[in-house]
Amino acid sequence: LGHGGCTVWLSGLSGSGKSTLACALEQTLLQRGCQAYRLDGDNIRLGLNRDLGFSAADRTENIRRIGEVSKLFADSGCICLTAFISPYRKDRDAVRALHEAAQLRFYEVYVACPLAVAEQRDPKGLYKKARAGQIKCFTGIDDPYEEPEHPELRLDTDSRCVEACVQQVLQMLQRDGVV
Ligand code: GGZ
Repeated sequence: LGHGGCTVWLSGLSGSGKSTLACALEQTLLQRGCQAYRLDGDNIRLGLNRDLGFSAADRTENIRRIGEVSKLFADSGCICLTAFISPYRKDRDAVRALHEAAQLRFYEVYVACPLAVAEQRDPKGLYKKARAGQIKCFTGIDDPYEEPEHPELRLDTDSRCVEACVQQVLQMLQRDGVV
């Protein structure tokens, strides 16, 4: 654990605030002169993982590949920020094990938000479509989300603002000397 490279893995429901937090965190870290890079649906699901859908097997493969990529960024000394639902505990645990085997820090951050609140936000109208049966296997509606049991950090986005959540992550990284 000799340098600042690490992965900050945000997990949570669609609409929980993962992407918003990852963007805000990336900005804050870059302003402080830290190397940070964000992986999200826009640069992964449209590229590297464009062959994958939302079946259980595809989600597992999605997370496996993102885990490998995040490990490479962390190994390069970068703070890698990932924003994926990552609904399965065993998949997140596998990414953690991958980092630990390479002696790289891994922070599982649970972006917690009640389903009712995420559904109320519904920024892309996907919950509405899922409720109408137009999207099948939608996380939280008719597909599972396994809550993290021992995350390094839990952020309650329904009760705390973006800036307060960013500060919580920064404090965690400062505590470990990453930033
Ligand atoms: C969940 C879905 C689905 C289904 C499309 N279930 O709010 P968004 O739109 O921008 O974020 C969601 C994103 C989830 O992709 P991930 O790669 O994070 O998922 S996983 O970690 O489970 O592999 C949502 C959209 O894709 N989306 N269909 N059925 N989210």
